[in-house]
Amino acid sequence: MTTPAAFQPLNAQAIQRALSTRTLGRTLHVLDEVPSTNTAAAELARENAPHGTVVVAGCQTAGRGRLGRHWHSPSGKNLYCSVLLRALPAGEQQAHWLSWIPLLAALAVCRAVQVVTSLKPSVKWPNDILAGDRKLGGVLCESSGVGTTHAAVIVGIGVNVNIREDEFPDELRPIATSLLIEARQPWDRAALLAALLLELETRYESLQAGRHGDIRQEYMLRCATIGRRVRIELAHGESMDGTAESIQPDGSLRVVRDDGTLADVRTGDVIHLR
Ligand code: BT5
Repeated sequence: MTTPAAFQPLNAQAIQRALSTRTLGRTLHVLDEVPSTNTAAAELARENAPHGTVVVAGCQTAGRGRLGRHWHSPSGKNLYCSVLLRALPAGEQQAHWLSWIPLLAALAVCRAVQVVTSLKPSVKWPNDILAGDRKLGGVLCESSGVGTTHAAVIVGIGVNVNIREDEFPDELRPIATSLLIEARQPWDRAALLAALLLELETRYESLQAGRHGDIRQEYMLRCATIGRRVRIELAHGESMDGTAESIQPDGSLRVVRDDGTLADVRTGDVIHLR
């Protein structure tokens, strides 16, 4: 009897068979275990790996979130991958792209999940992927050579695919979810990765073609933060309450503070208030 695809270890042949991209994933490194796929991709980037190089691992021993937070990355269950994006413009436009890449990566994850599973995840600004109020995945973008013509971005993506509720550590159980939990069936990670790379490539090409407006519009439609009461946790333990109004052309979140003044938030953690 053959093992269903959902339970097979990730392997390069299965991913390559499913892949329909032009460039993303055409250079592919499939590893059983790494500290972090972002770190592995950064090393490859330093060795001049080409645009679109992908690192995917069965397990991470030091998976990272933003601000040095930990990303729970048990073996054989979920998707942990990093994509190296090059071909960024120089000059002023570069900063604009760097703000949008994390947002368009979150959109690509949502769309790929929808195509593969028919679930319809949303985004919590800037780049948390949610099913209902629970976190299904996250994006960690790390850039190098910023301001030069060699700028590169590593887009690290984690999606909880086949992890069961009882396999999450206690502190994550109330706030995290997976495709298995939401759809009550396991999913083939190779097919999900291939769909994700296609959706990411399409949106990166939109950015390259100057179609920022399309990405912004898609983001506003997917974003569960818009219209919500929010608390923004800023640096140094400060916070600000208000209502999230829109996404600005630079990707920042416009918040109407409780005193009626406006704030455009570029970095910070958002809490959706009830
Ligand atoms: C993120 O950070 O959401 C970005 C996560 C990116 C992970 C990928 S995996 C492949 C690549 N290689 C890496 O090393 N990283 C990337 P942040 O917004 O800071 O969220 C981190 C918080 O999410 C933690 O503090 C926990 O509360 C929660 N968390 C940790 N692991 C989780 C999981 N597996 N599912 C849901 N929530 C989790």
